[in-house]
Amino acid sequence: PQHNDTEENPTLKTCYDYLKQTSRSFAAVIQALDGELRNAICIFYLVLRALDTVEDDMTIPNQTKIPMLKGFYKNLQDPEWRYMDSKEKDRIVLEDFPTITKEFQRLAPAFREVISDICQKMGSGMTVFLDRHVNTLDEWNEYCHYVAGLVGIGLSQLFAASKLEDEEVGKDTRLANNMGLFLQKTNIIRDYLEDVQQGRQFWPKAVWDKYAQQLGDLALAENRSDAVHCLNELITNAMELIPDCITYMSRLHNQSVFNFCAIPQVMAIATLERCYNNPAVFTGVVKIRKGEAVKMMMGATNIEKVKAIMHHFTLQISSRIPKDDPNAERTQRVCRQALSCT
Ligand code: PS7
Ligand code: MN
Ligand code: MN
Ligand code: MN
Ligand code: MN
Ligand code: MN
Repeated sequence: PQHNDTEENPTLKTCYDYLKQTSRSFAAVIQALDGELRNAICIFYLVLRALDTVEDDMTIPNQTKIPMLKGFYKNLQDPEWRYMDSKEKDRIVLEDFPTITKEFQRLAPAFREVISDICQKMGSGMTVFLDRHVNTLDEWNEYCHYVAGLVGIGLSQLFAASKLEDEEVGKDTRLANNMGLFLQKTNIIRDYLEDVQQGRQFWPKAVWDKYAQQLGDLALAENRSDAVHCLNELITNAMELIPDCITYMSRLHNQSVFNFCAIPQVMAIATLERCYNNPAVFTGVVKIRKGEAVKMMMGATNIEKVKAIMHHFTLQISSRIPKDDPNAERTQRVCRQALSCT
């Protein structure tokens, strides 16, 4: 028997149920992937969701968390391993980890090696910023590399291993890393309030230090103008990645891989456009409108359409740069660069 199909394999069916329960944006595009990539990337997602659930769980003391993160990749070789003490919303993937490892063990060896290697590197990387904050922009890039750049690198290696994409896609780790950085920086920028309220600080001090005494002070009404200038500076930094993301996506041939990569990227630029110069980032969660999101997901089907979407949102931002913004010229320059490659 094949056991590669959810009809005849209840364990795999459960994995897809967990994917749908735990991912807002990735479930549909992962389920649409061709051939062997579908299960490999579903399992990759669940393994990393489990690892991130450990990272995010503020009820686990660092002294327990550090060895858990560093040794997490070894759990893939232990059919019994599970963790029952998480308080996080996605804890089901830790509580039923044996279902995930069972399907992991059915993947081709080349896929298993990529997933295990990325899991090891990410787990170690996550410990670096557990007991200290992100200071410089280099450190911001370093943290984002651990939690998202490595995902981009691993995914690209899986695309190449599946033969659905050229070897070059798997080898150019700089571009793959930057695909992940664009998503993660957008996530960190948008999640300012939620993260600060939970005692997490992912905005780089070298930037916010110019605008406030404490990162949390950016949420105070009296600091609204400085806060928005700080926000705009970080958005400008994230937008520098757009040319590399366009180059990466230009290299893709497979339609299902293209959609999987492009949809999160267009959601990210739409999110940055929504957040730019928007004080609501400091009072609540800024979300893109449902209708807008659906339109983009249908639209991002080839590189020309993705360029047009990126162009549209970049033009919106460039038209809203305030005259008194301390980084107005930099933002204008970064927009001009992004517009010229879209
Ligand atoms: C394997 C599809 C497509 C070349 C679970 C997809 C944290 C933004 O920071 O929990 O905890 O708030 O909101 C996804 C590049 C990663 C980067 C990553 C794995 C794109 C765990 C997604 C998703 C590379 C580590 C949002 C990075 O989670 O974040 C698969 C190419 C997981 C991708 C973390 C963040 C995802 C994220 P946070 P969230
Ligand atoms: Mn998370
Ligand atoms: Mn996290
Ligand atoms: Mn976040
Ligand atoms: Mn989140
Ligand atoms: Mn154009």
